[in-house]
Amino acid sequence: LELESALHKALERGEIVLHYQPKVDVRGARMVGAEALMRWKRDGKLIPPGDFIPMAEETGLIVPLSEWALKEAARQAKVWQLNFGFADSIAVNLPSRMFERSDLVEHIHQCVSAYGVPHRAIQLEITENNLMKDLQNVIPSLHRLNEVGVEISIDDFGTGYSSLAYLTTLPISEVKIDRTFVRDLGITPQSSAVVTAIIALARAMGLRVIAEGVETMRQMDVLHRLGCSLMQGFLFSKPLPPEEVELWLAQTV
Ligand code: G
Ligand code: G
Ligand code: MN
Ligand code: NA
Repeated sequence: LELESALHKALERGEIVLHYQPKVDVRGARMVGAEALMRWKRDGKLIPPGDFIPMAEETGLIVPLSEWALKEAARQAKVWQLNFGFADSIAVNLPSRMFERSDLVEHIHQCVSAYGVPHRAIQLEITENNLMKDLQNVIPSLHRLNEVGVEISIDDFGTGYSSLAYLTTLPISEVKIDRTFVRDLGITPQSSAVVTAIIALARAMGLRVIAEGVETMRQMDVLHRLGCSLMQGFLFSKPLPPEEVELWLAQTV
């Protein structure tokens, strides 16, 4: 309970910040967007999301936190648009309880309108497990988001039990290959079989595919050879505070 009220105050005091991990197109080593990841600046230390997001999900604080993250991402997209010509999107991770909200589209509309960026400046990530767990409640939001131009990415793809036939009926734009498969690329034949299948599936469905957790040149080479050129991971960059992302933007936009 103490942690809960501390987190509530942290949000009001501006102690929650977003860091950004570049998404890279290895054809040209160009940044093509970024994933926003929350951090809590508490007593001079940066608390990682793993230490407070689960509690926020249990208590419901994840809702105001996510609403704040959407607004902050829109603000950041505007700043980068003005200063660097940034025209890509910032991805925000959302739990299924956010996708269930009937006012999600309206909230996103308010965020992008407040800063004068297009809806496509915000991309949403939902994990495959959260999506499938709560599919019937989430689908209406997916359609409304798609209609206004907010792209949906399926995070941790390959770890759940999606009905592939069903996936093709959903208005999603991207799948992110889970890092467990990327980790074992070049080590176990199973991992490259899974990655090959995901890439083929994505291509057949007209979806973009991006690999997360890319840490080595070897993983990068295998992915590229298998037909995946969008990547995210420590090989390129860890999640960075905004001023460090600007070093990327200054170089590559
Ligand atoms: O940044 P880090 O690697 O520590 O993130 C750990 C986990 O926390 C990731 O699974 C990520 O999806 C989750 N996470 C980070 N930021 C957010 C956020 O803003 N909202 C939600 N729901 N999850 C987040
Ligand atoms: O899928 P999710 O949204 O949880 O991914 C974000 C998390 O992944 C963050 O905690 C981030 O720090 C972590 N991450 C990003 N790149 C890498 C990487 O190359 N290797 C590992 N192990 N973790 C990574
Ligand atoms: Mn993610
Ligand atoms: Na992920």
